Amino acid sequence: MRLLTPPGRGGIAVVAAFGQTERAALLACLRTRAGGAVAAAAGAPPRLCVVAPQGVAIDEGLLVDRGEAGLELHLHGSPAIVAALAAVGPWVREAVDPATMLLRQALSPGQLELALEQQRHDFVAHLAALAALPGAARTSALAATRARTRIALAHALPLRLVLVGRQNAGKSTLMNRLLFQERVLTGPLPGLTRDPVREITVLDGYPYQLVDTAGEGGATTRLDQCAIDLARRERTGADRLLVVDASAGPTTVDRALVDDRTFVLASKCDLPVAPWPDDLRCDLRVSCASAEDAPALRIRVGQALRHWRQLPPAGPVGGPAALDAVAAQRLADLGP
Ligand SMILES: Nc1nc2c(ncn2[C@@H]2O[C@H](COP(=O)(O)OP(=O)(O)OP(=O)(O)O)[C@@H](O)[C@H]2O)c(=O)[nH]1
Ligand SMILES: [Mg+2]
Repeated sequence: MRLLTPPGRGGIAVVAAFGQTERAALLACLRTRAGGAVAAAAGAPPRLCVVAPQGVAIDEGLLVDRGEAGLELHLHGSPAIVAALAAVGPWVREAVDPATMLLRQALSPGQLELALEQQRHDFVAHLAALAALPGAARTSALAATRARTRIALAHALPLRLVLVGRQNAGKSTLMNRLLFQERVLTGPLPGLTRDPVREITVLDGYPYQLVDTAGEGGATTRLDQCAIDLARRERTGADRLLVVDASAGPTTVDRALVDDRTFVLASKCDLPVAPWPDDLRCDLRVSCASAEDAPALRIRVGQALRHWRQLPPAGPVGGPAALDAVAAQRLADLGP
């Protein structure tokens, strides 16, 4: 039997059985809701059944008989359910290493190139070789692996970047321009955005999860206050992109939103701009007025964010690197 979905957490898991013995083993784990045996028939519509390995009902699933292509059971994705099913028979788990996962899900050429590069390396073997190195050689090889890993993880895991700022500063307009679509409502009415809106995109080769949030400002209704509270929760501990309306200039509210993980962007620079104080950093000045300028805007924002994060141009990293949190932890476990 084979697990067709990637191992780990997920909404659903799909298990497939091939050959008569395996199909019989899988069917033996299933019951109808009335408690009877489940029969499979190639090409029949999906059938709801109770998943009861060793007689104990643990889930409900859909049985899909694809004939020679396998007898599939679509389950809820809890690893505990998959493990309970796996305990009943011989399993061949499809080994999906992080590089292959990245290759399958690559959103940009940079991610693709990195995935192809990392497929040539065996990171676990690299860690074993590192651990066996003597003192100084080990220290420098570890440092190099960590430096590559920082970049590789920036490719593989989107950075959550919360758009913050005052009401009407232009956060939602910027979000739409970066996504190339009218994803969120915009307009001169202050307090327009209420729920946080999250979208993944790639900027200058690196993935980001952009989160548009309600702006800081007056709250005349309880709903406004709820929206502002939601935004505050969203940005707590997060990397931030502060949007400042350059035509009004930064205020104490803007300053209070800046911390050492905040990228500061001055928007509305097509309008006459207010003086910008010397003691407040400005990482980028843009105009989001025209949707036609969105391609150039995306490039400028992406490059500025990459420099702010001190990342090299997206692509291969020049040697073995961790591509997920588990591998990164193994690297950390090797010590300083
Ligand atoms: N001239 C000019 N207008 C802009 C620019 N960016 C946004 N605007 C306008 O500013 C107004 C507010 O924009 P939004 O993007 O809705 O502002 P917001 O920060 O999301 O506001 P809230 O959701 O209330 O927090 C809209 O009328 C936009 O068209 C810009 O770069 N130049
Ligand atoms: Mg908005």
